[in-house]
Amino acid sequence: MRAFDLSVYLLTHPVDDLLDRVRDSIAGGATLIQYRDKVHGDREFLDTGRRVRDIARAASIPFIVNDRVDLALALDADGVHLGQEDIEAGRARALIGPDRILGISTSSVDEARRAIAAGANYLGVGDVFGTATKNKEEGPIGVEGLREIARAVAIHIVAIGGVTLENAPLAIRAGASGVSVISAILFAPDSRTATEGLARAVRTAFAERACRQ
Ligand code: TZP
Ligand code: MG
Repeated sequence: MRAFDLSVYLLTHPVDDLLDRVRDSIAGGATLIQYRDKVHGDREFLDTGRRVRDIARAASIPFIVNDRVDLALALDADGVHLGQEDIEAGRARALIGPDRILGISTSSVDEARRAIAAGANYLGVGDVFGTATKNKEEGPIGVEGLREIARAVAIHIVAIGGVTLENAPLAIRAGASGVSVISAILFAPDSRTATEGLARAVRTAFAERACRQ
């Protein structure tokens, strides 16, 4: 499987200038792109997904598809990201084969362990800080919830939900290998500057964490 870096993981959202913002974010240091669209139908998903994939590919950044194994395969994505309500992780692994990246959203140690047993390559853990972008019945798990999962598992985890420039270091200190972001990049005045700031904050927090170990 190709190596991947979770440091600054951009998730897409259907905004008008999405392609420019994806390009800007990559220029600012995004390390991974997840194509996520809960609004449009499959045809539009494939159409815009192909464009996002080509931008990611030109920059040698892995391209991950959210929610749908079939569309991930149709787009020849580098991986798929699934939640607890999507196709079960073990089935997804059987469909995508051993070489594509499988990410699973988890918000508890139990879910995390099950995802790993089923073949996940990384975990998205959250909602950590409280998101305004996704409708969620449960409240945020907080930095302590993130820390508990990070301590319990040996694979890389990425923090998601309400991540900002200010709180990103808290996620890294709690054991995350990166931050997954929609609003703080896509709704920022300038996606490049926003990504640069997050990348710097994450790098600094990694360095501090390494010093403490
Ligand atoms: N899963 C948990 S929170 C979330 C997802 C997809 C949304 C993250 O978006 P934002 O705007 O960075 O809080
Ligand atoms: Mg999903």
